[in-house]
Amino acid sequence: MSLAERVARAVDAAPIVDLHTHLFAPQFGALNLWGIDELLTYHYLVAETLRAEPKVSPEAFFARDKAAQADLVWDALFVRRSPLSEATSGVATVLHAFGLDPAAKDLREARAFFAARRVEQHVEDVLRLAGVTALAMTNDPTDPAERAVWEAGVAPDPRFHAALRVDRLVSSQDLARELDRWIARMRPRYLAISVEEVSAPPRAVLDVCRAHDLPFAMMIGVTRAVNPRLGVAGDGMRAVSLAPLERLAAENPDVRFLITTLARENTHALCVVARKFANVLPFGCWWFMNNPSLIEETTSMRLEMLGPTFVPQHSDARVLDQLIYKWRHARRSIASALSRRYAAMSVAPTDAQIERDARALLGGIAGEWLGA
Ligand code: FIX
Ligand code: ZN
Repeated sequence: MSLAERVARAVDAAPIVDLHTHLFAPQFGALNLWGIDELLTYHYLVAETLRAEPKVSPEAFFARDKAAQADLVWDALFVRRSPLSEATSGVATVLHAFGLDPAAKDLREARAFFAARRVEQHVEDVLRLAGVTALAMTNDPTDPAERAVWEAGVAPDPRFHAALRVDRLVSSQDLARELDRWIARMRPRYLAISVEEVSAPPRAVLDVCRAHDLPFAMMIGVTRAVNPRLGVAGDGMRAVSLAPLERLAAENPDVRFLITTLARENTHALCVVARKFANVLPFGCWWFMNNPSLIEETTSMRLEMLGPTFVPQHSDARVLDQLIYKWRHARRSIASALSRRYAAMSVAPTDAQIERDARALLGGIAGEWLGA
């Protein structure tokens, strides 16, 4: 077996701990999105469809019901064009994994398949097919629908860990009280915020991270609503200075920071910051970085500068079935980057060493930070 094949085998077998998703445990009911119409109305595909079909205005698209939107996406991106983008090829990967035809002319077969599925079994099948053993949700108590489920006393599947998202919470009147309340209710494994520029979070956020020994995740470089007509698909990206992150890590050596950056131009700078500060953990290739070419480039750069001491990927999945493609595709890119580094070693690694490293990168390190 070649080195590349040995590495691919170890990476494919390594259990995944997914540090960032927008998924919800099945106990959250309708918030748990799955099935072909949810897959096809994923905001990545909405943006790609509106680009491919400029005669369809965003307003006209969103006026359609979800099934009609999905039909349009399927026809525009899968029937009349080849599914060459990462998001379209991902849907094809999911369909193929369930034995469905990715080249179908319409959605009748796929809709019949998903309609016949029982959600509890579907969750088990997706986690098994993706090789995911634990994941973090994104939990925003200011969202009325989600808040209602927490206040009704939901007990999530233990594989679905809470992550307290504070983007909107930080503007609360009594932030410290709100943080204590939702940490007590959700038992989150970390707190998270997305920002364009890096700035220190409110003191109350770092205080609770210390008090509860919770990591603080900063997702850096997003510019919200650059095209508001696209709704959740309308966000953009900025390359920003990471100098404030250095100050934050230096001034808070007892706080662990999970960091991911949206701009390709920030990838190298984050590697340098992580070399300087052991309390900074780069995690994943976020959003516009979540493409095979950039995952391979980023993972190579991180291995060269950090060794196997980071988390190469998170899925950012919004629809349960996406775990299958986001992780199958990421495993290929990570294995490719890892193989190249092993080939550069003066002494070839043993299978046990390859397995050890793959398990650490795909789930071990993330599991330590998630407490999973
Ligand atoms: O801030 C975030 O968690 C982003 O990942 C989302 O806002 C974004 O819409 C997304 O899901 C990208 O994949
Ligand atoms: Zn996200």
